[in-house]
Amino acid sequence: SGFTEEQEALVVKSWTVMKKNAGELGLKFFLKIFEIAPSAQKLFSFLKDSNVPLAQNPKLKPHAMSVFLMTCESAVQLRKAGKVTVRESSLKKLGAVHFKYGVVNEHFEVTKFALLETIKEAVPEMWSAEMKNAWGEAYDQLVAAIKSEMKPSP
Ligand code: HEM
Ligand code: ISQ
Repeated sequence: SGFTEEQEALVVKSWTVMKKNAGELGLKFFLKIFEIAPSAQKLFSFLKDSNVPLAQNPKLKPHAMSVFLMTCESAVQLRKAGKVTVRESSLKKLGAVHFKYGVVNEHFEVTKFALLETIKEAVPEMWSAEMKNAWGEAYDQLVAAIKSEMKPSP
């Protein structure tokens, strides 16, 4: 195993292009998740308690982008260190937040699928099986790190 320089480059290169279009990308990502798992919408406090349409919710874009950005960072760390190292305090917080809001395995799977589909549609000219594997692996390792901290906060 081991995450290669080439895999890291595939993730970083596609993210560099995609982030220029972050607003549209973030909305598409959310819509894909809710298309497959409508009930997931209820998990997000800023959507549940909001009267504005999804597309106009100001929290949507930054939230969706954090998933892309963290997955991209995870790819860089996997290549450098062979493992995902999120700062310990933030990893504990991430684990606790996802536990508290009731995120389960299926949500992580649906989100992985939606992430890969969103990338495929955003950069079709770059898309390949290798790129899919690289993003998928970076996401899986990040999720494993989050899951290891999914317990009630003390
Ligand atoms: C919150 C990242 C997967 C649902 C958050 C936050 C971050 C984040 C950075 C904000 C935490 C804070 O408040 O400090 C990620 C990453 C994921 C992931 C990197 C996977 C690699 C998921 C999945 C779901 C989910 C699969 C469910 C579909 C939520 C919810 C919140 C949250 C409900 C709280 C939102 C609120 O404040 O109402 N996530 N997340 N996350 N995430 Fe995720
Ligand atoms: C998971 N956690 C936080 C925000 C998100 C936005 C879009 C899709 C998944 C997410």
